[in-house]
Amino acid sequence: MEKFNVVVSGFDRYEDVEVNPSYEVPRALENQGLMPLSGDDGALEGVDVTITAVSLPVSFSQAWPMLRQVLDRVHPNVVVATGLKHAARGIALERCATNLRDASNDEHDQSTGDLIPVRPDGPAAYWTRLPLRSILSDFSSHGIPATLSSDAGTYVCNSLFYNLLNWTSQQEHVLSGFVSFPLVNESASHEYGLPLKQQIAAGQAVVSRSVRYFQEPTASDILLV
Ligand code: PCA
Repeated sequence: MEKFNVVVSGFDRYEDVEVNPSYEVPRALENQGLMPLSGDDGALEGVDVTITAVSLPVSFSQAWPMLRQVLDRVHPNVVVATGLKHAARGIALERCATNLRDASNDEHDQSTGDLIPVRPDGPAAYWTRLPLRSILSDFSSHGIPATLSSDAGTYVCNSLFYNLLNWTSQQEHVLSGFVSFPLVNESASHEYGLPLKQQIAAGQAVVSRSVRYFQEPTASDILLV
């Protein structure tokens, strides 16, 4: 059986959010594994996927070094970093990380509006390495509301995403990317946010589709623009 190592990161606590999906979903994935979604005709077969969940502090100086330590230990094939986006109505699949971060430091949560590079020597942006088209089609067949996003912001999420893709660009064969979750909303209206169960199903779909793409890369699975 082919073995896959997957790391799914999130943030342990973000502002005053009571149920943080980016903390809960990685944990659920580590505990439950990849339960196929109902009616999933494309369940992964013949693969043994181990998921390692990582909770990071919302800190420019600590988040990436902590994730990097786990990557060096686990040697993953796929890395999915996640965060919470208050304004997202559904799951936001992030297309690209930009080389821009807010100039405020960790102790200074008051933004001045000034921007500096994440890595002064790095390119302007990196594209995600996750198969977004394939993930989106899985979402749509399972009724999971989602959007493509071209802006992961200038705060800790984008910096982590940028550093992750910079690291990925130096690896032999690793897929990685970033998924933003909306707030958890258990009401049926779905005007803002999604139930946690649906966000966990979305996380499982992201990992399944990425593992399948890792096994069998196809050009049509990558959606860049
Ligand atoms: N969202 C913040 C940081 C942590 C999180 O979950 C961001 O968008 O950068």
